[in-house]
Amino acid sequence: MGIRRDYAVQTFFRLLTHTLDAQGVVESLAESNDTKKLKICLVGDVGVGKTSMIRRYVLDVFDDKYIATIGTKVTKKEIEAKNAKTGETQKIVLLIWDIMGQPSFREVLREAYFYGAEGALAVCDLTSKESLGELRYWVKAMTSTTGEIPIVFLGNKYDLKDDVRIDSKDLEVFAMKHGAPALLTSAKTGYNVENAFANLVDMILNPD
Ligand SMILES: Nc1nc2c(ncn2[C@@H]2O[C@H](COP(=O)(O)OP(=O)(O)OP(=O)(O)O)[C@@H](O)[C@H]2O)c(=O)[nH]1
Ligand SMILES: [Mg+2]
Repeated sequence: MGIRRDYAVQTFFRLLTHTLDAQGVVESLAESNDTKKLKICLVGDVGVGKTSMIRRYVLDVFDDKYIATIGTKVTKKEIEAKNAKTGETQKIVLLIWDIMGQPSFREVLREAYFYGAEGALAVCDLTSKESLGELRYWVKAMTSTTGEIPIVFLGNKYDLKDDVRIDSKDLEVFAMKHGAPALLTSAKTGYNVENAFANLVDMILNPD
């Protein structure tokens, strides 16, 4: 009991620190007019590869070891993106929010984690059929805080071809129900990782 309470307290303080940290990042950038800030979130079950996707995208590294995310973590990446209307290239600071995949924490962390998010990558593990169904609840938890926002659905671990249990058609149909695109990705090989983030940013900046 004591240990569980310590864990909950620890998680709470980590969340608070990361939230304040993210706000610090936002404030320190407030002066520059030509830089747009975008908060995006990764959602999906334990072990689907959310942290690995971010590490591949931001640092271009991958590790086979699994270290579960505790609470949340915010990573910053500066990119350039094109505004489809003006044709101009714009500087963007992406604030990428990672969250632990434990469903029991989905409700506890929901408000703080999703607040202000402008888009999301909803990640499932192609080798686990349940991880696709669970995305329904992740998306619901998120949109109850954010309202409708752009989402890109990702079927990750595409490199594990022999173990794939989710048909890419099923993933597409699932995504289509949310009016969203789907991509097969691999944080391990880097396949479609850049595309996943680029598509999401494009959907946020250039809504149709
Ligand atoms: N083969 C393969 N393994 C992957 C891939 N992405 C992640 N993994 C592995 O899957 C495990 C879980 O990855 P994480 O990125 O920690 O998963 P997560 O979604 O952040 O998990 P939580 O933080 O617990 O919610 C790790 O052992 C990773 O090395 C992938 O594309 N291919
Ligand atoms: Mg993680």
